[in-house]
Amino acid sequence: MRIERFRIHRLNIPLVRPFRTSFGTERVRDVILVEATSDNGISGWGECVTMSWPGYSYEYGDNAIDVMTHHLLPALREVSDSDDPFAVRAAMEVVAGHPMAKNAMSTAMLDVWLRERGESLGEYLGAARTHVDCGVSVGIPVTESIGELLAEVGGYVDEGYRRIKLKIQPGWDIEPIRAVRQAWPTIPLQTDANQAYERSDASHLASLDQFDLLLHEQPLEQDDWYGHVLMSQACQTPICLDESIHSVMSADSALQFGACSIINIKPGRVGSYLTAKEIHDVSRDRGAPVWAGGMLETGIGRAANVALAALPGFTLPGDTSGSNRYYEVDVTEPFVLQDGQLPVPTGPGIGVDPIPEVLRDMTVWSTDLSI
Ligand code: SMG
Ligand code: MG
Repeated sequence: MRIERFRIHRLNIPLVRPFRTSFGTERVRDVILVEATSDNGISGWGECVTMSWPGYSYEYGDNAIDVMTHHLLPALREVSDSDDPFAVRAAMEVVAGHPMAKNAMSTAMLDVWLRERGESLGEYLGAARTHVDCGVSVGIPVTESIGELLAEVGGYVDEGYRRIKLKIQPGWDIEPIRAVRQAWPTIPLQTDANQAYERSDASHLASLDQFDLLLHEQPLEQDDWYGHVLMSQACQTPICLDESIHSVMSADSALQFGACSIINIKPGRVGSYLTAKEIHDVSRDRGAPVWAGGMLETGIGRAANVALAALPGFTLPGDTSGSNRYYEVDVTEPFVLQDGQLPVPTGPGIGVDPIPEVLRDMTVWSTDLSI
């Protein structure tokens, strides 16, 4: 079997509500789906989790498409008939960085390969459960209204989510956390600052310990390893890293140095599901819990993330929410929360496909790339 071509599909899908973080507001998701097709007619899918602008990281939709077209495609030529997903990952190492672009193309190839073998991604990665616990990430209301925040959180609690993550930034932390904690005294609650604080905010963040939080995610800039060590020492609430962790080495270093004690794993941030699994393995060896992050994926990326979240070290609920948290209409059959959980897909590969009419209606641009 040989991969013959890739098609990049670019879709615009409005979010059900704006998603505001410390680095900006997303209203319409600029979705990039990569489809790999083999000479025996199997299509596999990967989602490129870039945003439309370089806010979360330096990657964004336009540059990911450029890197895929002009740099990754040529690099993948020599492995187009490989039956070794690790060789595919190695071939992409000639390109520095750009993990989201790499993850999209390599997941599409892995999906073809697994579909041909009739094996699900969950089985391949080592899933240990059939359902995963789900949390939800709650943005900063555009109005900065605590009443609006409580209404949104209340809706999610009623739907059954097993933990709530609040986006925070200086000026939007103590009061919203206090209000949510007062309204739901026992719900597992955590924060995500997306790098918005400074080392000098350590005692301020430590004052949030009173709210019995599961963790603080990425309080400081991604390169500030020592700052995160200081933050971990200052706060009783565990520190979890997201943007800082790009590889097995950075995960291991962060855990060994005490910069964090928990890791948010996003395949798009680390370049591949293989690396995501390796970070899970090293964290497990070090006794550190991990959980599955999210990037507002459609059902394509969500299916793969749910499979990853079924590995045994994923002991905290992930940002693996139901389709309706993001989209009125998903590209795949919707993921529907059942008792605070999502089922791990069991079909071959990622186990889901785009619905052709939905894909057609939402596509704003596509291109074919022969390998
Ligand atoms: O997929 O539910 C989701 C989004 C989860 O908060 C989320 N992601 O830093 O963890 C994070 C953010 C990154 C995306 S912000 C647009
Ligand atoms: Mg985060």
